[in-house]
Parts: sequence; structure tokens; C-alpha cells
Amino acid sequence: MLNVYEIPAGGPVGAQHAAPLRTGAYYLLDLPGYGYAKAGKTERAGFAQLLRHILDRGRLAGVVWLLDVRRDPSDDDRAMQDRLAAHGTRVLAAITKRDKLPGGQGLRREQAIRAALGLEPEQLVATSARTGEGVAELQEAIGALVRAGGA
Ligand SMILES: Nc1nc2c(ncn2[C@@H]2O[C@H](COP(=O)(O)OP(=O)(O)OP(=O)(O)O)[C@@H](O)[C@H]2O)c(=O)[nH]1
Ligand SMILES: [Mg+2]
Repeated sequence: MLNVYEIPAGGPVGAQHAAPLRTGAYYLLDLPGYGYAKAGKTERAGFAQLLRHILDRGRLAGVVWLLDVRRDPSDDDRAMQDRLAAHGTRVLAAITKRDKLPGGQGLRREQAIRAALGLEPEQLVATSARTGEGVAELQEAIGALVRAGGA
């Protein structure tokens, strides 16, 4: 499933009624993980087409790329990284579930993921939906992307 959220200017606070997008407001498209590859052939083809249209959107301000702190980047991750680079899409990489590996272990995993993907420290934010770590920082970075605008 692809879920679309309308985020009002100033960030995701409170419910908003459907209305034309105001300055600074944006749509956040929540795409499924690569697990969609387990879906049927027709569904997969449909989703691949949807993804192509999303990446081709001139108004696409950027992509938030979610990486589980416990996992090494997969072949699918690398393929997506190449694809985003080929498109010239701006990418924010966010490590998720940082709370699952507290302390030094998590820090080492952050560094390993960063090195595996060849990212600069400022291109990666460690987040946890559970503790709220990194969430404000990520919102800030998304806001900056949106203000910079699409290609
Ligand atoms: N401990 C912990 N659990 C989390 C965190 N974020 C999500 N989860 C849990 O992980 C599970 C999957 O979360 P989702 O956000 O649905 O994961 P997803 O990657 O969007 O999954 P798909 O959209 O199906 O690919 C849920 O049980 C969440 O409660 C986190 O920061 N910390
Ligand atoms: Mg999801």
C-alpha cells in the first residue's frame, strides 16, 4: 500500500482538512518496504510503475530512505541507492529503530551502515519512533528539502 499524508506548513501537527496545499505544506508518500517483492507479479509490476512515476515527478523534493539499525544494507538498498543517484534525487538517509541497539553497539552499527553506503555523517540521522530520538532533526531536514523544492 502507498499511503499519502498531507503535512501542513510548520510540520505534522494536528488534523488538517483537505484543501489546496499552502506554501510550505507538502505531501509525504509512505512507500512499502522492499517486501513488496513478495507480492504477486501483477501487483509488483503495478507498484514498479507507480514508483517510476513518483521518482520522475518534477515536484519530488526528495526521498527519505529508511534503514533498520540492525540490518546491513541489502542488494535492494544498493539498487535503490544507484537508482536515486541516477535520477539526481536528493536523499535523506534515516536509521530506524535506534532504540533496539542502545549505546556503543548502535553507534558501531551507525558507522558500519554509513561506511557501507559511502554516506557523509550529515547525510544520516539516527531515529527512534519509540524514544523520539532524531525525529525533530529529521523533520527539520525534511523541511529544508521541501523549502529547497523539487528539481
Ligand atoms: N523498538 C522500535 N520499534 C519500532 C520503531 N519503529 C517502528 N517499530 C515497530 O516495527 C514494526 C514495523 O513498523 P512499520 O513502521 O510498520 O514498518 P515499515 O518498515 O513501515 O513496514 P512496511 O511498510 O510493511 O514495509 C511495528 O511493530 C512498529 O511498532 C522504533 O523506532 N523502535
Ligand atoms: Mg510502512
